[in-house]
Amino acid sequence: MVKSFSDRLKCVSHPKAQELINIILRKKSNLCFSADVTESQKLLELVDKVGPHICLLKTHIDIVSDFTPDLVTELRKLAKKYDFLIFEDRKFADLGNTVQKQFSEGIYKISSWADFINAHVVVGPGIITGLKNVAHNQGLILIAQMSAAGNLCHQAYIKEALMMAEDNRSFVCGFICTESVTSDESFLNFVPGVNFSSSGDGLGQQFVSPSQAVQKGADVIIVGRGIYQSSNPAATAKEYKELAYTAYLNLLES
Ligand code: BMP
Repeated sequence: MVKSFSDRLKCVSHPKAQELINIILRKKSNLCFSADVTESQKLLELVDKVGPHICLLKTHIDIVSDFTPDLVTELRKLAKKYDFLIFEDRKFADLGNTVQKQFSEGIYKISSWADFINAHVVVGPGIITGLKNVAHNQGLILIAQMSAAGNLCHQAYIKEALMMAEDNRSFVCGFICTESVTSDESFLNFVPGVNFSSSGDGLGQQFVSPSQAVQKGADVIIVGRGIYQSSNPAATAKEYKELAYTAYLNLLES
């Protein structure tokens, strides 16, 4: 029996995860837009169009060629205007001592503006402690599975990711995964590799449709090229939003 987002609010304890669920309910959107473009202006224009339809914006801030701190100031303004949170998909993957610098220092100073970040678990729990030491209320998403063909996230690896999450409930909000990896509903499942097109990209990406993703356990679907390569990103985002939310409502009724 699938729990509604309203019921999930009762078991989810991290403030950012609660904030995200409240946005999902307010906007009837469990769509995360992955804005993987390399120019600031283009990024801001896209987010201004798509913002009304999303609960979460996912960035790869290090692909922006003309990055300046103003970009994140503008993104935060858009997040406020359109009521969404920001997830920097940095995929931290180093020693605790290194990731805390990558998270808070350098030119991006991610800890000063992101709501969510993510990390690979291959390093072991020290990565979680390092990130937590310098976090400013961010929620951490652990990468339990990947959508790429031939990835190395086998069952034993997923199990370790789950244990690391359970041991760090005050910081870990959920998982990057391709299907539900736990029956523990206090963790949120963020599922990438969602696109209307079922063919991949020739570089390992494997796509599922919005409804397939939700049926497999996605709480939030992550869509990149499906939206930003569309001729009408706003209308397409609206379509992904409606399909994913309807799939969620159908699951509740089934
Ligand atoms: P697209 O929908 O264009 O394939 O984009 C997917 C986004 O999600 C990319 O930013 C990618 O880095 C990210 N992603 C993914 O596709 N698979 C994963 O397993 C983890 C990811 O973060």
